[in-house]
Amino acid sequence: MEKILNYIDGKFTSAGSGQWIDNVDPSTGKTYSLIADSDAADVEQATRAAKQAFPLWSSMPVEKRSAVLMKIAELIDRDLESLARAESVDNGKPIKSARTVDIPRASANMRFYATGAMHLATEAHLTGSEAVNYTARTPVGVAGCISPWNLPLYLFTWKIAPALAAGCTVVAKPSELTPMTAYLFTRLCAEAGLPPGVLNVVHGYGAKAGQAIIEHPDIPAISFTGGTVTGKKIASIAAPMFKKLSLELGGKNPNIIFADCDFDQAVSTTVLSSFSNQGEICLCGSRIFVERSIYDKFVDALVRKTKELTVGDPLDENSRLGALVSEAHLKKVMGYIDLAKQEGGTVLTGGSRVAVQGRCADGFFLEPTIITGLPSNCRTNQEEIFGPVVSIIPFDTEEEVLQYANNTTYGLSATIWTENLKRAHRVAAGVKSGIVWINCWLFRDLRTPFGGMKQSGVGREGGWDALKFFLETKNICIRL
Ligand code: TXE
Repeated sequence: MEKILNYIDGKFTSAGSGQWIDNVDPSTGKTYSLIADSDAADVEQATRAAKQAFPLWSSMPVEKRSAVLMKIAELIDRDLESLARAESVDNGKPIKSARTVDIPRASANMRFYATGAMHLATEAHLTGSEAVNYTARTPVGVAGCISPWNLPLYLFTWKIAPALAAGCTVVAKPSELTPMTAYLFTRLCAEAGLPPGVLNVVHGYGAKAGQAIIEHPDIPAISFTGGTVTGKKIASIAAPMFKKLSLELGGKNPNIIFADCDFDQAVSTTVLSSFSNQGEICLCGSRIFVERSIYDKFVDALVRKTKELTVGDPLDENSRLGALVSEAHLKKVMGYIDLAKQEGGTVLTGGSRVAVQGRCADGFFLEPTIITGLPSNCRTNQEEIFGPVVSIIPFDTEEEVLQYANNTTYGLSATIWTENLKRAHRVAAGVKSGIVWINCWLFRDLRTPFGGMKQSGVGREGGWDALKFFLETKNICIRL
């Protein structure tokens, strides 16, 4: 059985403990590879290697650093098909999504920051004719990067790329549920000639290997994407150590649909924002607010289009939804469907496991599910489900829908559907979330700030924000 090895100081090794974790293919329910079960001792080795490599990597001319990262991007493109297949098997997502979204975005992340680092400039401030101040930015040291399972290589590289481009060395841990493409990525890093110790990847459980990264005194910056509960725990450890902290956490995102929207576009994009990646994207809209005059028509159209979605073998090109990432996650999501019923909701479509024939008979498949009849303040409409489950709620006025939209502890993203430009601006200004899409969803420009308000996170990724996160800022004042 294939072994997913740590990558420390340029070498592929098993965990010091010699223990392994089963890696399950969610489309079959069967173990198909083994993951190094690392602990604090492995993290210690990785950190030591990263510290040793730091002087070389941080002082390397930026053109040279950039060239290595560009080479890694080229190798990702070369291996697009095998990486897409690996991602699909590991996560359960349709191979088509992995091929067109996840893996291309991973190489785009590497290219974006490889080139971005070459354009980084700093500011100078003339204080009248008496002084000049200039801002120096230097890499912060060893960065800790911890990524989740929903968009495995996409989010892993979203952190690694700016860290490396900024001149930091890295100790990283991908999710223990989906470590395969991060492992394959380390093989590409070795092939591309990334110097040993610059990127170190330690596999294993969050509470063991992950937490050892957070606790390590020689790792001064932590970039984390994952659940809000984990984010709180990480902050409670890192904050008293005064670490730099970037947290991208959960969401309970509103889709606000006004009667004057482009109806067909709103319906078809809402299908995507509800069920892409089995609803396992922090940016998926799970609370759909529809103006009452089009409510019935919208619900009918959404249900009709949702029923057309094929749930099936992720390796089948025709599958639109694959398997949920794990049995535990499937149970959690189904628990929320039960809760919705207890809370008085009506399941209009979906709600049950899908029995896929053949090799996927034991996989973790769930029907895309639409629920109505629930108030905005019930648990189903307040807690992150992170699966193919959405709830639709009617509204009458702008004020009312803004109150609903903002009435959760989360504030990651929102979509607004209207052809009225003034209203679009007004509502966008009123929504308390870090990202607002008007008449679109997940339309990404990597230069834009990405992140959430409230319990959706701390800090912003993307563009200069991510590069600057991995840099320490110093002001130098010269009296003239
Ligand atoms: O994520 P975790 P889980 C949400 C979603 C999901 C819930 C829990 O609602 O149902 O979070 O998912 C590592 N110290 N999102 O439990 O645990 C872990 O190994 C350091 C939203 O799978 O947050 C993994 O690498 N690290 C989300 C990473 O944290 C720790 C994406 C994320 O895992 C750790 C995923 C610890 N104590 C889930 N405990 C999004 N925002 O996109 C765990 N980890």
